[in-house]
Amino acid sequence: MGHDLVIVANRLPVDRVTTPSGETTWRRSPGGLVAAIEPVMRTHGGGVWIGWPGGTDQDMEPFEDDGLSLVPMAMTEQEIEEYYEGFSNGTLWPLYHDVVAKPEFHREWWDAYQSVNKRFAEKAAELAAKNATVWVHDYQLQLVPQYLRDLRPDLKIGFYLHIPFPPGELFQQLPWRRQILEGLLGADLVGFQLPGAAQNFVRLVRQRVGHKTHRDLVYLPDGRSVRAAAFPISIDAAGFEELAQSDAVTDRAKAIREALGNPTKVFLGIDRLDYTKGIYARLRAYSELIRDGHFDVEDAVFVQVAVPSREQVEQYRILRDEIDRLVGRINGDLGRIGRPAISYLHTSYPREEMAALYRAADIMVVTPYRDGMNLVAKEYVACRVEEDGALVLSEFAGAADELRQAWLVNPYDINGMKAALLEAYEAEPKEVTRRMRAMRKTIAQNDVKAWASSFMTELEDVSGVEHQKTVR
Ligand code: GDG
Repeated sequence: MGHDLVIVANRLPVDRVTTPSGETTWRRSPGGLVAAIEPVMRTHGGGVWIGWPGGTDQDMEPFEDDGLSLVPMAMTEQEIEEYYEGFSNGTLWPLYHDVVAKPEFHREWWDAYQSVNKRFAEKAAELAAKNATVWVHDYQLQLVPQYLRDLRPDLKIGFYLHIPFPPGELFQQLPWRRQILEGLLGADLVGFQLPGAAQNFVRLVRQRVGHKTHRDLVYLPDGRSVRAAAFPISIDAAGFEELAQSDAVTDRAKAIREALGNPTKVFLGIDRLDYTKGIYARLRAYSELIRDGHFDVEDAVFVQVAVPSREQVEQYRILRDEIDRLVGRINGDLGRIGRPAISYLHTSYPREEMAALYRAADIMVVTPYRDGMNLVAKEYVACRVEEDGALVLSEFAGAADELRQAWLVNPYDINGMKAALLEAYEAEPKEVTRRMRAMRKTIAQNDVKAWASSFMTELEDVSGVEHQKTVR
């Protein structure tokens, strides 16, 4: 007796925390994946989630957390270094994000990536019921679909990539490019954020692996076919809206503005502290507007929340130092007593505080160099229950495909960003509302439930066709 739905992801949706008294408890972890999948699990009661709980404990038993069945996968220190920090975050992450940082290629990292992927696949094979559905997530686990297909040909296997899939010119650099493509082809359905990513994948499969393709379908020699398509991820829009409207969050938003000295405009950035997010360039652009005299620290403040992330990876430590220095310099040069230009917070917050920040901010600034989607942009829109608030958004975030009414910017163009920030600052309230209203409609219609059910429906369909073929 196995499970009808198995979610396989690098991380479990919880973090282990040790209380001051030495007790171990679990706390829901922040991050895009968790925010998106949790509601899906709940609607498919009885499912199970396989993932790494963080840390190096070797013998953790499966457990329940707030109604979710969780199966922890152990990881050795060396695997964390080579599979997670190494191949996932030092090779694939920069390669898939336009080579914003230089990817490193190490053969030991690749060996670790293969063996961890194999172990996750074996665990999924063990837990899945006959003909069950397995949904594998993200760049850390791209070999799982193929390993799993070899072990359990009866399963329906879906794969979803949360980050961009790069154009061939970049993907080609990867010494193990063919193995990654073949790994993904173990799935019945491979989902991406944007149509362009799905097209990149199909083209690469044709060129590099030599399979026949037609539009979004890949035909394998064994008669199986694989579909590659876009499923732009979203958020629990109604949930955010409700939270944002609550008395506690409304009061807290007011208190935040007061604590900032009730400026005319509050700018806000919330990102994992990651070099793909364009935090440095955005803060520079903002500071130049003050330096140039477009507005004053009495009128405006930029609140930048940088959520600690991947702190063991060298490039992330360097980035943190760079931003610390930049913020120090900007505040030293431009701030006044009780009036910093940038209010910088290196921390993570509970959801309520996030919602209060979104409600407190007049202008949300999201300027990644490349981002699969960017849920922060969507959350801001969902929380603007009074239909005001301006969004300045990078063209290179997946979210820009849907949020066309944002002030769209090229994050490499500092002057262009300055112009957009200033336009958003000076925009007429009527114009701001016109744009926000349109974006709110988009988000309300395409929420995370719609995302998950369209992926699931498609997965049933693709593998259904397959099944009929074999029956005939
Ligand atoms: C990857 C892709 C894609 C952040 N800080 C806190 C917190 N968060 C939550 C946000 C949001 C999520 O984490 C971040 O999601 P993003 O989409 O902005 O960025 P990534 O983490 O890079 O996510 C991305 C996503 O996967 C989903 O597919 O959109 O492109 O890179 O939900 O609210 N939540 C709480 N406290 C924090 O301090 N509670």
